[in-house]
Amino acid sequence: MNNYYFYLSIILLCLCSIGHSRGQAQTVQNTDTGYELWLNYKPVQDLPLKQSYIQLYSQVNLPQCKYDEVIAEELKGCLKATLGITPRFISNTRASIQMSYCKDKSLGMEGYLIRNNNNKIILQAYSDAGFLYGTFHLIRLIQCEYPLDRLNIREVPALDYRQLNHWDDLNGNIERGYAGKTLWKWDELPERLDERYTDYARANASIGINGVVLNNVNADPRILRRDYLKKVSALAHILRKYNIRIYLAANFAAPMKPSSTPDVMKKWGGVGELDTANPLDPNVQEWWNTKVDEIYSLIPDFGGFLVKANSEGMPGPQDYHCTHAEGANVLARALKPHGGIVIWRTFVYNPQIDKDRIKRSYKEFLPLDGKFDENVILQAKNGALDFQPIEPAQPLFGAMKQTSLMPELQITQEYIGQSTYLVYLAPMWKEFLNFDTYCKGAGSNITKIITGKVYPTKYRAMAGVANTGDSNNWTGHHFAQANWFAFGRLAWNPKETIEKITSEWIKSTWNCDRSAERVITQMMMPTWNNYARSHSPYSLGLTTQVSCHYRAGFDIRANKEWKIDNKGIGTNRTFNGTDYVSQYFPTNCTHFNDIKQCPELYLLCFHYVPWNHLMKSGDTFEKEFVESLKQGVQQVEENIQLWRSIREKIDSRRFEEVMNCLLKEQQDAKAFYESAVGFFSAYLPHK
Ligand code: BDP
Repeated sequence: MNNYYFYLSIILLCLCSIGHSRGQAQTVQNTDTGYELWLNYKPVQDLPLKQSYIQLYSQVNLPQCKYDEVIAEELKGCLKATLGITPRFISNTRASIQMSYCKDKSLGMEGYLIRNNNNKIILQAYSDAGFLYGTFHLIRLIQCEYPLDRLNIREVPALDYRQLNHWDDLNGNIERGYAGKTLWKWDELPERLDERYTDYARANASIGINGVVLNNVNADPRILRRDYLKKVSALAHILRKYNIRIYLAANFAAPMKPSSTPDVMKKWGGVGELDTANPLDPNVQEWWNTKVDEIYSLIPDFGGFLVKANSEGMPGPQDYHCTHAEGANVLARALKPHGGIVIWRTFVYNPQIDKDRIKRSYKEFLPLDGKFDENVILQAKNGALDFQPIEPAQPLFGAMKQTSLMPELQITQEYIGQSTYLVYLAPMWKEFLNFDTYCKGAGSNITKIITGKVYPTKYRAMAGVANTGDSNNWTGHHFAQANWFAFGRLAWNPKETIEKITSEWIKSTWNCDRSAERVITQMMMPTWNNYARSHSPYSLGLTTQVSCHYRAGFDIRANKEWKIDNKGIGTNRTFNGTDYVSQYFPTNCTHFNDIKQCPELYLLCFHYVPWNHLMKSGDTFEKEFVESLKQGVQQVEENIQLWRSIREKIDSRRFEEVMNCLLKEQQDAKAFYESAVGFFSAYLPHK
């Protein structure tokens, strides 16, 4: 070091210590940008614990397996940063971490065991991917500073298909994306591979995601063109190193030549040469067979197709008077010889099916139960309307007995404050997963259904619409990373407690002390409830403007999506209303139908509720409703205080960025509230 830098660093050190000794509020200065997500490896603070980790993690006996290179890389990176050591990889029984295969078939293709045996960590797996996931677990133990003396871990994923769905367009835009442009640099692929692809794969593998759909469900058919498939193949090459398979959203009219496609497709053009996409036409089947063979020649472990058909203008089998099953089966038959699957979405709302939009998907799909080929999974949004802040569960869950049904959750916050609001979605997803369908008596909740405990489900699966983009911190809002993390963890184990997931996210992302962790937890936990109560109270339904889904749009939605007048508010979906309640199994049906028994959370989805209706609290509905609307503003004001209170414990850049979001949220929440008050006061009996 030359003299100049030597003296400069002395001066800086002195300045810092003066600041400290005067007890001034300090912010932690470092270069954290959020890019590292929860793989934000930082030195372990607890010194005795650090010593015990050093002893146990210094030597690793890693068997040769599909993932040994990435495991070694990840361990080296993590251990250097957290413990300051470079582990030695040795293949004998003296190593302090022993990874080995075991014969326990029940661990399946991805499960693992971790034990501490006489001061050696034993990681066992039946199959290669178990080592990959087990390694990330070993890393998490350090990040969260868990003691290692009594380890006895057995992890087997409850769901086999744990997927992210990217709604990314080939032109770089992301439909309902709020974190920049797409991660996939189509112009540069396949020649240039952005380093983010690997980091994206690492992040996903660390939380157990094992499948990704690269492109938007409003699918541009050109993704199936050979030049694009080569790009996809380059991505697949990176992702498979982390046990992640690629799927593509396919356009049902892809076999057609551009001049024959419906108008809605003109913006894209086509890839095929046929005049039709009719599923009953043998040429169409042949087209898909050939296309799928081509895909597998480039991507041997290709997962399959995701299809949005006959929904919001997208082409589908109904264009040829065929059913969804007839359409899905054509693609399924092409994929079958290669082991691929079709994921067919149930998000349809054709007005001819029923006057009430919320009933349409069930009415279209239930009669098709049993008609789908065995390699078709239906993908249903958690609620029957459309990713609202709160909705009762889609009644197809439990009703479909012979067809595998996978939930589609939305990680990107389309209707839930986008990347401005801090809304932690894990509590909402838990509410859904715990929803009791009563399909086989009490206790038949959604978790049991999707994990195959109620009907023998062939595919146990869950998808989340991704919230990632090319912004520095991947998700726009630093706290939105928690939703990506929580989704992965719940897809691995829907029974995992929110407390554990949240605490592990905070520790591994923010590297803060226990008191700051408590404050961050306090900030996150009530956010979903408060957002729902203030933005779509009591499951009112659509309340935002028609295109942005963000700003208040009560006036546009009123008396179209739900009823309101001087006597009350809500939609009567009881027996004497639209009869949506009858799509639920008897116990729920009876409860939802009766205004006194209906869970208050869902009240306005099922009932037109008089303003003077008495709630369980003893207050009138009007009073509670008005209180509810205030929750959004109150929430953000509290969060601003809480965040300020931990300023010294958070690195400066991320602190400021979160604060800026909170301040913007405060402004927007106020505007939303004022708009709500302006609108509702015309109807409320007590102004
Ligand atoms: C709606 C979105 C729209 C999606 C559609 C879907 O507003 O952008 O294309 O869902 O899920 O919520 O297909």
